[in-house]
Amino acid sequence: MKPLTIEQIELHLIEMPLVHPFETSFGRETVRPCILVSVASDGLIGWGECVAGSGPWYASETVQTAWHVLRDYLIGMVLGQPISAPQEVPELVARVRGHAMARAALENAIWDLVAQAQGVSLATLLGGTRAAVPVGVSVGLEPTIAALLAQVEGFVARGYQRVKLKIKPGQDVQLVRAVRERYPDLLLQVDANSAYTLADTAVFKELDAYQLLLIEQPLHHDDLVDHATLQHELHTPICLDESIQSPEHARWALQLGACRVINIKVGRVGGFTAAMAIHDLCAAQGVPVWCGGMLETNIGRAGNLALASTANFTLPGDISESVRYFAEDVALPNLTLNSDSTITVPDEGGLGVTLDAERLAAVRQQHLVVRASGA
Ligand code: OSB
Ligand code: MG
Repeated sequence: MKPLTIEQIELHLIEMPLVHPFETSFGRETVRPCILVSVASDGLIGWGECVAGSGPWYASETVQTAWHVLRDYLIGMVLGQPISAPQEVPELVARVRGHAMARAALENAIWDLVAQAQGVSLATLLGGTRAAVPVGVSVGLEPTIAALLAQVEGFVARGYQRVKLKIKPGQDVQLVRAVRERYPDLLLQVDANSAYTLADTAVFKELDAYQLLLIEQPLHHDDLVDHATLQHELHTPICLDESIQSPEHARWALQLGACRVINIKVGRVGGFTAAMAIHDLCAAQGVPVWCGGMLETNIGRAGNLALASTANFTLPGDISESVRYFAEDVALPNLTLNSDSTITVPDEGGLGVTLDAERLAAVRQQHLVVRASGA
C-alpha cells in the first residue's frame, strides 16, 4: 500500500445519557462520557472511540487523562508521519507507557482509515472469518432481585441468548440462583470487577454449582497469582478482564494458569494490533476469547464486531445493541440483533458506520482540531 499521511486529527469529547443507570461493583453511572478521535488523510476520515470513563474506577485512565495524553503526546507522534499499515502505529507511540485507552483510540481510527483507503471492511483488514457475531448482554446490579429479574426478562424477550450478571460481595449467589431458577438453559456468566479476595473462595465454590460459562475478574484488578490459586479450586473457568493489559499479561496469565478464558477489550490492551496478538496467542494455546464492551457508541461497537469476527472469538461478546444504553447514538446505522442472538458484521469500507453531524454537535462538550504543519 502507498503510505498515508495523517493531515489532521480531531478530538471530540461527548456525553451520552444512559437509558437506565448501569451499576457495577465499582460504581453507578447515569451518563457515558467518551472521546471520539477522527483522523483525516487524502479526503478520507477514520474514527476511533476512547473507552476511558468519567473516573478512574474500572481502570486508571479517565476521559481527561486520555484527552491530555492524546493532545500533548500521541497526536504529535502520528501527525504528518507516513503510515503504510496500522500495525506501525504502536511503534510510533512506543515511548508512551500505559494510557492504553488513549493509544487505542488513535490507532483504531487509523485502522478505519486504512480499511477505507483499501476499500475493504475493517473486519476483512483484521482477518475476520465470520459474517455475524454471537452476542450477549451485560446486566448491572439492581436494587432488588425482582428488578434484576425484570431486566433479564426484557433482554431475553428481546432475543439475547447469553446474559452476564454483575456481582459484588453480598449480591452474588442469590442473584445467580434466582436467574438460574427462572432460566435453566440460559447461557449465563458473572463479572465481579475485582470485588473479592481469596478469603471469599467459598462464594466461588458455591457458584460452581450453577453451570456458569465463566466467572470474570473475581480478584484484584492487577493480580495473576491469586487468580491461579483460585482457578485451581474451581471447575468453572475464570476469565480475566482487568488483569490483562497487554499481550505479555496474556502470556503470563496462561503460563500461570490464572484463567481459562480471556476477555479482550481493544481499549484496555491498547488497540487492534495488541488485541489481535492476544487473539493469536490464545488461539495457539486453545484458549477461547470473547470481546468485552465498555458502553460504546456505534463507533466502538462496529470496531468490536469487526474484532469479534476473527476466528478465536468463539464465546458471545458484550456487544449488545446500542439502544440497550442510548436512546440516540452519534453514529448510524444502529447495529441490530438478529433472531439467533448475533449481530451482523458491517461489510462496507472501514467500520461501516458514519457519524451523524447533528447528533455529534448536540452531545459534544469539547472539540480540538490539530493540523500537520504544511498540510
Ligand atoms: O467489566 O466488562 C466490564 C462496562 C464498563 C466497564 C467494565 C465492564 C463493563 C461491562 C459492560 O460489563 C459491557 C457492555 O455492555 O458494554
Ligand atoms: Mg469485566
